[in-house]
Amino acid sequence: MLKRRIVPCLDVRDGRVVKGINFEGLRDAGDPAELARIYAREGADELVFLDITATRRNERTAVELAERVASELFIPFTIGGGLRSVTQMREVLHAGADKIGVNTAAVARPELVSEAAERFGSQAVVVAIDAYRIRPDRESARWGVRVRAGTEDTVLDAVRWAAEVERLGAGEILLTSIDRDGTREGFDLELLGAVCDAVSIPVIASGGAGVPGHFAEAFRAGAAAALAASLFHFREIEIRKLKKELDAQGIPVRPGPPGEDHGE
Ligand code: 0VR
Repeated sequence: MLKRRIVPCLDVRDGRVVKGINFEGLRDAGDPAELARIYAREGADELVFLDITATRRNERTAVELAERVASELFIPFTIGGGLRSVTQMREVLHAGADKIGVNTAAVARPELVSEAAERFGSQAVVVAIDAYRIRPDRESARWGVRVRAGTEDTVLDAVRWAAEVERLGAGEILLTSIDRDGTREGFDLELLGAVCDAVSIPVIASGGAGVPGHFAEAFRAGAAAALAASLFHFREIEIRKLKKELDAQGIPVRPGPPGEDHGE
């Protein structure tokens, strides 16, 4: 079984990491480069930076962030947020990002996914899907898709959209449950299982991570990687300890650095 990846997510607004619940009530959670350094040192396998700057004062934010981080990070990282063209994606990749993330622009113009995959290779193209439960009280769960930082509904069904983006050439799917975002109640395993059953490309579980068991559940539901923000930013768990816990539960992970207490 391939090693499962632990991926801290840094949601960045106006140059600061922010974190809220259900995409709302965003509060300051620190400096992006400083947090990136800490997570890489603690054994993160990859990082995702989501530039959710509301007012797009300048398109350079994503490129500047990539340049700032690439010079001191030696694990793969993805940059997403507001990327709308192959040109913008190329600039972010040339600035040092390993992958680009796209959500809103892919929904608006699906062929953008194919254009990016043809230009940069599928492995550099992560399509983010921000999903929310429709009719949560019924057993036949379905999930809709939101764009523009969770502010705009679409007519898409999340599971069908995931299969479509794979067909278009996406290399990975970053699957965020808006309902679970920031709640620490655990990932939406039904959503995760439905999408993992519908595609053969790696799925990154996102939204709701609270305890190590949530990560194990996500991997058992088929996720290739599990993303978390709140848990890490508010220092509620160390990545190294999380990996030891997952290893003890039989989940294959790349071992973290040796702990301070040398018995580890
Ligand atoms: P946790 O539940 O705290 O681990 O959050 C994981 C994941 O939901 C967040 O990193 C992130 O994807 C939330 N995304 C967005 C946003 C948050 C606020 C505003 C916009 C967005 O567009 O993705």
